[in-house]
Amino acid sequence: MPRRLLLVVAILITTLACPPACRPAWAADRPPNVVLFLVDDMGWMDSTPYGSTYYDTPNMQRLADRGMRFTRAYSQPICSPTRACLLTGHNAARHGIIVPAGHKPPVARSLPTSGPANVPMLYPASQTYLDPAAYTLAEALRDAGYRTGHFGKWHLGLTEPHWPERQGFDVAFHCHPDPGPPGGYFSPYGVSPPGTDPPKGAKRVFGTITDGPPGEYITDRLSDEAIRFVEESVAADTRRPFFLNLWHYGVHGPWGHKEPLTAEMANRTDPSGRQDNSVMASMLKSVDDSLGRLLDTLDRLGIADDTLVIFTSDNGGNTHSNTQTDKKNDANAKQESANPTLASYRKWAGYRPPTNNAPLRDGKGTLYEGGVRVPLMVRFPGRVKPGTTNDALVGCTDVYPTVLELAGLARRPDHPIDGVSYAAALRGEARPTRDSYVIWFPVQRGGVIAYQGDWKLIRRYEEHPGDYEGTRELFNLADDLGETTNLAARMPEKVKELDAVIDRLVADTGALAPTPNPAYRAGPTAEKPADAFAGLVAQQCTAKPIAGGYRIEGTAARHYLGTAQVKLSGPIHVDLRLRAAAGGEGFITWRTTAEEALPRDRKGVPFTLAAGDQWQDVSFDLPVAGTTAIVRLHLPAGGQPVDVQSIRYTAGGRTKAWDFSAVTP
Ligand SMILES: [Ca+2]
Repeated sequence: MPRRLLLVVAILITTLACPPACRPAWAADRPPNVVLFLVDDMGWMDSTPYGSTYYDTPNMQRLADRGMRFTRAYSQPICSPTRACLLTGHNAARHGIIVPAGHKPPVARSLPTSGPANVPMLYPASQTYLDPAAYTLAEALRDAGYRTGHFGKWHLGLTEPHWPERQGFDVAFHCHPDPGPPGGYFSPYGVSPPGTDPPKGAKRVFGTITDGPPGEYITDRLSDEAIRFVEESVAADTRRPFFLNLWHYGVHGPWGHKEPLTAEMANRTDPSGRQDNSVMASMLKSVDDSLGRLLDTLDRLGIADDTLVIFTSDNGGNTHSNTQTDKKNDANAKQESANPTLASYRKWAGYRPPTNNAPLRDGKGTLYEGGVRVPLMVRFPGRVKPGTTNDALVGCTDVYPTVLELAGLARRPDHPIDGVSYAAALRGEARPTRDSYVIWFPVQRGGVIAYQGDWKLIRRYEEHPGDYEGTRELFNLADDLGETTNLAARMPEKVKELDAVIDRLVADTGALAPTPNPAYRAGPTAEKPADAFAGLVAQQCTAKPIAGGYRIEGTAARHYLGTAQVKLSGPIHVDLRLRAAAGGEGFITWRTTAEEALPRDRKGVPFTLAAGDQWQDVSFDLPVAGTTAIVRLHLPAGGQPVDVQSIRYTAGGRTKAWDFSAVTP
């Protein structure tokens, strides 16, 4: 063996085998190593320290037992925006990445100045990459002398100028595009090195992830690479701290899992009856194993006391994919035979959603707590009291300033930080970390959240009856963690107060905020005689006044006239007066006050309209059980206009009706 290699091996052996007592003393003022362990799509209730009685997560429990567990930590409702917040300390209102688009071609943020005439609001377009000019946490730590490494999902830019190597990471193991793992969870991953041409017919996935032995699981491989990085960092220079950014693909789709482990998990039952997906249990167990191996490595190298470990997730648990009501289901059904991962999911989990966030409402992608409240645990021996819990209001923007403070590093004056350090909370000081927090997600059917103390406001930019109520939802999370009761109408002053929190953030950050479309021509509202259309919402269609009615023309396949004003109980009798030159079949569907959303498996009650130019009366009954909150009249589709003269809903002697017979063009 050449002498130089011999020397390296000798150093490696000495360092790796070194018990804590014999390792070289750290300089007293040496900053700590930093580990940021990020799980993808892991929900607030998806581990034992947070109360799961189903998932098997002994190492997450071990971390909680030795560190601080935050109960009110927030992410963005989806992926790329949270990752950008973590690495910049910027609110999404400032960094401009508002949707999970980090795998798409580079597009800067923008706000359209005009839109189609039937669109009332203009929404900002998300940036699809992390701005190279941002001074990332990795750059800040690298400039302070750290060795930096990124492993796993990045989702902050498709092309090389936006890869982790350009954002401050000395070592990076990753691939693009990367909404999920490269190719799948198992090797061969099929990633081509940058600058090469992928083999003919192969997917165009570029990056630095290399294939392992066939069947290797990516979660295990990321652990191997991360551990190697830690070992090499310590072996190379014990005085130089490292920053390990381990961002797992687990437990995101396509839900590749180790079947033998899943078979073990399939024997478990949840005494609470809430969680029951053995595929998710298997994937979480693999992530937990990864955490355990990493913690073991820190112990083995004698550096656990010098290492800050932060564990969190990028958004809430997924409660919609793979179910009977998943919008992608038809496509999935076609793929099932050709898609072994999906077939395996069906075999073990059927049509169950990946997880259940109860008692939180809803999940990933939504502004309810299930979408944004995430696990956050911090271990820092000697400085964070083991086994503690903290209910301070904290968010993903706060990791950056917290790490800087704990590492004793100054902020760079030209990099404004929206996050607030929670180092004081970690030290056990009682003062609140911050009094408000904003989650910026201004997209169609999304909106913005303002938290203040126990209060939560969701601001929307337009109404979508059936999806949510009005444009403001106000909840008191101390009394109503499940967000069942909207207090907005009862507490207008509180709404105003929280609205002001959002307005301040927009002013501070120069955010691109939704704005009314100057080209919008309101169909029914602008052209109708006074209030004739009141209470009806023309969705995906225009309504034009004609002699004795409105002409409804669809702008999308699933157009309807929705209303939240039919509040009738029990079976409802429907009388419609309509005409359509082409005829066709329509239907009416509904949601009751007991239902959170329109049940996707409710087909609705169909009706048929004969082709012709005469008004026709159509009557039928809706078998409603309960009280209707939302009713939607879907007119015969197919690109042909339908004229509406009257709509009448009757139940128990009460009626809600619209009569347009007096309307003139
Ligand atoms: Ca995610």
